[in-house]
Amino acid sequence: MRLSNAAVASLAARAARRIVVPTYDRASLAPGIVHLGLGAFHRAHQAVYTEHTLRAGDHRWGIVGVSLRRADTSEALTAQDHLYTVDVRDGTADSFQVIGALVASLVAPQSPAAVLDAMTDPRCHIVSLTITEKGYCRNPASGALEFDHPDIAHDLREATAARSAIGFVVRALALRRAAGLRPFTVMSCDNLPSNGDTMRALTLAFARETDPVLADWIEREGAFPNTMVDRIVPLTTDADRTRVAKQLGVDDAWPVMTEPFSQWVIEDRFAGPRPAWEHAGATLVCDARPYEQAKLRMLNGSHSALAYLGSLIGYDTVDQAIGAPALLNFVESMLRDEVEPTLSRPALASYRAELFARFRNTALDHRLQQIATDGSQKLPQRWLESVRANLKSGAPTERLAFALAGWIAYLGGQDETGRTYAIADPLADTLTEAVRSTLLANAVDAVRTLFEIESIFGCDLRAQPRFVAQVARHLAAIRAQGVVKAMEACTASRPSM
Ligand code: CS2
Repeated sequence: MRLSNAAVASLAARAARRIVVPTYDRASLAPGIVHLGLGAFHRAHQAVYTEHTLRAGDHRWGIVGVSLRRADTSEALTAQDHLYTVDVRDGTADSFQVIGALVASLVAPQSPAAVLDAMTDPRCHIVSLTITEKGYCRNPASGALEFDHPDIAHDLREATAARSAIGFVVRALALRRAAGLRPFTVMSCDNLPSNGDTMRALTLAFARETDPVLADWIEREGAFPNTMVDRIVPLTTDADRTRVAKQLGVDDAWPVMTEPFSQWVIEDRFAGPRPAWEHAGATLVCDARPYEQAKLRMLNGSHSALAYLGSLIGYDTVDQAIGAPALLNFVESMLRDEVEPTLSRPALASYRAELFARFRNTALDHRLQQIATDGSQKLPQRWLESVRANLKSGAPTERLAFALAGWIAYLGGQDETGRTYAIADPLADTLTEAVRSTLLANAVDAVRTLFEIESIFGCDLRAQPRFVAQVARHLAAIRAQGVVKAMEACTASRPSM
């Protein structure tokens, strides 16, 4: 039997298995939120907070999930009344919750008009996004909208159709304005620096190009709160599906796996009503940026270091990588000496300890290759902002330089055990070509060639000869001695500028 509204009734009887199911009338939910990017992260994070508000009786916040590319998740969920299971794993036991917050799903390339209809429904007050870094079609180094990105160029050309998230948002806001409606709040939930401010700037840049009066209206009336989102959500595998089916007694084609930890910090600046997410554990603040910056540079920054260095050594998962003393010591010193001094969030040492405890969760099977994707889009905010802050203040950059050298080595496409892997990155061709062309070159030339890629490194870092030399020295050490030896030497060295 497949998960469905009807099946939930029988699951509810399985109290002994302690499976939490929706207890409210799903038919009464209004589509108050349109969410772009129906991936596992949204379904294990924002949807869970929203489920809490629905259970508490506020039925304005059903979610219409939109896939901007693929149809597979939407098809799987449509066949089970948009119900799915969140499987929370703490390493000793699982707990299960069936989420009812998703009321419909759409596949944007198949039905763009239906997406715009959902966004212009007067009952929709929030359009949220988890479209990953590359979904913003921005230059990762400068943050500017890439007008020549194929999706943006298309959306600027075709006034009525949209492919990009920005295109959909601007088009829907134009339709709302024409209909005399208030704008919805645009709430980015991606791992970008000042994600709300970023989304606002991109939206305005696009709108100015098409309709300056609309841009003025969005500037005046719109709201783009910054948010910090945090929950580790590995990709769902068939083994996960089997495990959930066994527990539930029904098949769920797309459950999501996650850890017990969950955090959401949201700036309380909305253009209209919002769910009382604070009652579900979210923190509403005036300024989310200190949290966001600490999370990006510490959690995501160490994730990326573990992903590239761990993959090179031959590890597959985060818990394996953090379990290796050389990697743990390296990442710890990178955070303590070179990242935390750039941050203003309180209690950083305990935050760091908590991160490492989360990384040790053996039940998540969180693949390093999942984190290693899209480095060109991730590293500017995860590592390079810390590098720039330290170069400016005269603080050390040795470990961050080592991590960067690890990424360059990783781009070679082969680990130290001889296994090969693909480089998944929108700039994969440019990156692999740059690395291939420098394989025989000395390390300084190799680093210089990479640093020429302005959309990642801007034009300032290549003009920092000491930093270039540091990265090159570590790359040469990795090539000559292997990652572990080179890393141990780096960790043991006195941090220098
Ligand atoms: C990870 C994040 O895949 C990645 O790049 O670093 O998805 C990370 O698991 C989340 O941001 C945790 O909140």
